[in-house]
Amino acid sequence: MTHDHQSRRFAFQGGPSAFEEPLPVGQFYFPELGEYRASMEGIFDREYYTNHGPIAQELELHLADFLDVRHVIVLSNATIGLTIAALALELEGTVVTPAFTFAATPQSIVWAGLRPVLADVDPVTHHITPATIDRVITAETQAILAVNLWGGASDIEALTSYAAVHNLRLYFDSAQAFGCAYNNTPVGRFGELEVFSFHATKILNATEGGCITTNNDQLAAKVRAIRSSYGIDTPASVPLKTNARLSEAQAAIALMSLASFHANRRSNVNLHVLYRELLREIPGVTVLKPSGVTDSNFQYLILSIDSSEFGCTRDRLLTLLHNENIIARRYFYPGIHRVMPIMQHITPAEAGYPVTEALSDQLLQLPIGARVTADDAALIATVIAGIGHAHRGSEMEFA
Ligand code: T4K
Repeated sequence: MTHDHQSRRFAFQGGPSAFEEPLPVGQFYFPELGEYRASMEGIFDREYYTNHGPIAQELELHLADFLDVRHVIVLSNATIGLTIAALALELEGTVVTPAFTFAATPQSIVWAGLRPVLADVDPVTHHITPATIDRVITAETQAILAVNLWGGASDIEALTSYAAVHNLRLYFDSAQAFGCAYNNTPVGRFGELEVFSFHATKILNATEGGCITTNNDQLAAKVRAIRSSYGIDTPASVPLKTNARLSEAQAAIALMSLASFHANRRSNVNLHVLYRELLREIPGVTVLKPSGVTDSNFQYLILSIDSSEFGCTRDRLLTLLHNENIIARRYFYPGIHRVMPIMQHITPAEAGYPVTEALSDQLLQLPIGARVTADDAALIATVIAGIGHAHRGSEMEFA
């Protein structure tokens, strides 16, 4: 099959696009319509559609079992989950978080009435470390919001000891780390709490959704009280309440998605192995392995492009891939310190964010997941190899 692809002419060679339809980077593992219809019939029969309904409760129990954690509180999305987390922790002052993350991470801190302080990340793991945090903490810093990125994890032990020594609270944005394990322990029970996303692009998908996990009873009660008053088992006083409920229809999708987690993860593993093999010999292309974990969801296929070796910049490659209907994305571009409107809420570190800047220019996310077949991966690899070859063969292109 790869041989067939190699004899084709693609858009970058003046031929047709590699794919007839756009292939998005999103990883859409979705339940069968028939299964979903059956769940919806139950919801319609009960005439109970939201607010800690029976399916949401069942989901919380299943997730607590899956993640081996005392409390799971399901929510409408991870962005509001992160905001609720900061409110439930009753933080004050500043919160250190990575410069290299999705905008929702620092935005949640601002929504909670706090000020984010950005730390640069480690060039290999892409996570914040005690060394990068050390450069930006001040007497006002009260907490660390670490991010577990690309189906990997931060050095949780190092961060936990650092937080203890400096008397800082620690919680995690694990939006991308559902189903991962750190030291053979499921991500979800570290720090004071963790927040997951069930967005359509995540391995556990509720279309929109998320959850907070914690082993702390009092904190769980606070989170439940802030989300909505239903389901509180312990009375809790909280600074403010909101509506962050997950509807029954969303919870039903999440439950079905959870049931197929292992199959979906296996499919990701196969694609990861295949992509790594197919892209191995292309100069200037490195496929990242999830770092810091003993087990990953393998939901993120991230390439690092060394433009001088590859022959053109990451951005030029991205444009050419889009012309082929391969809708790769550059996450996270540019760094948070350059993204409006969040950058207005941040005082940039004097030393800047050199690693974040470099990663923002080098990384590319490729399609992976249910919509991607082995043949698609082979076609994508052939196109990338061809683009690199064409640029190296002609004048070097760095525009
Ligand atoms: N912290 C971290 C570290 C995160 O990565 C995220 C979210 C959060 C916090 C916050 O979680 P949530 O509040 O979202 O629960 C996406 C997602 O919206 C976001 O969930 C994700 N991380 C972020 C990294 O990427 P977009 O704008 O790039 O994705 P979107 O919706 O454009 O989807 C990608 C492509 O997939 C689309 O261009 C088309 C296709 N697509 C998308 C959807 C939603 C479909 O074909 N079908 C679909 O249903 O932000």
